[in-house]
Amino acid sequence: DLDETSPAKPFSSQHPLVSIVMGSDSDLPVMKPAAQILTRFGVPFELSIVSAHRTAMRMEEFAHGAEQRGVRVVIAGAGGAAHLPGMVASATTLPVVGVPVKASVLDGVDSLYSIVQMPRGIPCATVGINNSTNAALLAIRILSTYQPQLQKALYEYAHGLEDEVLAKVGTLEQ
Ligand code: RP5
Repeated sequence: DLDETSPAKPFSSQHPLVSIVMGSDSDLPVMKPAAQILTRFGVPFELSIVSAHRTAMRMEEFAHGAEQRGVRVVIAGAGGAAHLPGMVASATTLPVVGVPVKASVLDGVDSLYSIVQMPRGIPCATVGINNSTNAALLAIRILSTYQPQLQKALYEYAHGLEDEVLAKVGTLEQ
């Protein structure tokens, strides 16, 4: 039911602050960590498939309606000719974070270049290939500019990473 002839499903009914969209269900394993990070930080999000090429009208509807529905940041993942993040960025003023998905014989470099090389005037933040974790953390950083509790949680997360590394250092030095 993802084609142009079927009615688009409502994107969400729960007032999400972050919207995670991806070009295909085959992107889901790569995009799942973003959902896990947002869950961990208690940020309401929605997750859906929106293809720039196969469901162009659904993409337009999604991008035009996102801000009005209360979404504050869009995370968009796509592979190959990865036009979804850039096309969404062109149809909204919300910040869009693109995740290049390694989906083809070109190892994800094709997706990376597709997303990062936006024309002047239409910015799209780009994280590393398959790194949806960082996309979610960047989205949370954006939300934390007006949600102080998220800033605190980000500090705690960073301290957790520091502790993990220091524990490993300790192991090596024993
Ligand atoms: C892109 O094409 C999707 O984002 C996906 O990464 C890639 C392959 O899609 P499928 O053929 O697996 O549906 O649009």
